[in-house]
Amino acid sequence: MARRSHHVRGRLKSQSFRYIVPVLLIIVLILAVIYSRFDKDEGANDIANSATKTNITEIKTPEPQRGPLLQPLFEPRPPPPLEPIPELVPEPHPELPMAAQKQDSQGVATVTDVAPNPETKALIEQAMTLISDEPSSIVDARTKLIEALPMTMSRQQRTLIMDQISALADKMLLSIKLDGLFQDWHNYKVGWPETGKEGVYSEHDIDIKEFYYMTDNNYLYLFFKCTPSILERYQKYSFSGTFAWLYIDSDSNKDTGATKIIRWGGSGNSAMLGTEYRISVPIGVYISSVLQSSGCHIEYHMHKWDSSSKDFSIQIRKESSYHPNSLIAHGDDGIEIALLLSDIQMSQGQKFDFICLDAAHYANRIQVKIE
Ligand SMILES: [Ca+2]
Ligand SMILES: [Ca+2]
Repeated sequence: MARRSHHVRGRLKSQSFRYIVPVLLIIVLILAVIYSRFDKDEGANDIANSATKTNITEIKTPEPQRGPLLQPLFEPRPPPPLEPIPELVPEPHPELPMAAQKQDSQGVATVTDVAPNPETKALIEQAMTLISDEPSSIVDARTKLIEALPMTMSRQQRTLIMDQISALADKMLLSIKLDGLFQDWHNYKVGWPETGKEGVYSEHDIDIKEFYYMTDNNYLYLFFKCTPSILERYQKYSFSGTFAWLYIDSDSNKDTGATKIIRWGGSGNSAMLGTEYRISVPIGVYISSVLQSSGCHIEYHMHKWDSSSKDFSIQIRKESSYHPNSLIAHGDDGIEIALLLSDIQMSQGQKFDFICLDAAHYANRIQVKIE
């Protein structure tokens, strides 16, 4: 029995071994599979890690090469405009014939006399009523007479207008002659020694140099020396362009005045924020078939900020060196401008901020005191 039992135990033992071996084999296989997966995952992680490392290396590798080679020759116009900023375009000027014009059979303009024009007569009368002791009303009267010049009128009327414009010049009470020459400037202040940057952004721009200003009881005078002169530029590039944009912050307070950047007609630059007046200064060219001449001129267009339209939509004054006795002139030394203090509602003792942006949109700002 004991022998039989021993025999049975031995058979059971051998049976257990018969089961244990495959089970162990299965366990070994499972472990092998798990380890092989683990190895694969580790490999993947290694690849990921190495990729991350590669990426970091790649980011680090191209160190910005700070050196003269990557420096731009010209800094970009600040700020980068979201949309193109239109160039300043001066208004086309009607010709200033000495008498009415018409074309002959060959298309050549000829000068003839015509009957007096009642509309011209009315304009001359309006101009005369504007004249008082105030320089601003003299300037307004002169503007009315200039408006009449392109109209058809008799030779006598035209002569009367031209004589009146000349006579009014003496009553405008200008302390200096506006001709673009610096020789008659005295007791002036230096605004800044260089307007914007030295050099130009586009080859047909003008590099504005020193800025000077002075005041009297009626005007703020501005002088911008520049190179080349307006005439020299015209001799090389006979097309219109932008000289500068000027702004006045009447109360030196950026929280009042312009609340947004105006691109159309403006510089599109944040320097205009908080200003109350914009004076755009375009360069123009003209061709006159009647006077058989051509040339260049400079203008200023002054507008006031309008809080309801949120734009510089209130027109104050337009001046062109094309017209006789203008409040803007160009010459060998630069650009000369006279602003009526009454136009910017300023008087003796008051201060304001004056801002200038050149054609490349670089800004200068200074506080000016009327004294
Ligand atoms: Ca400059
Ligand atoms: Ca302001």
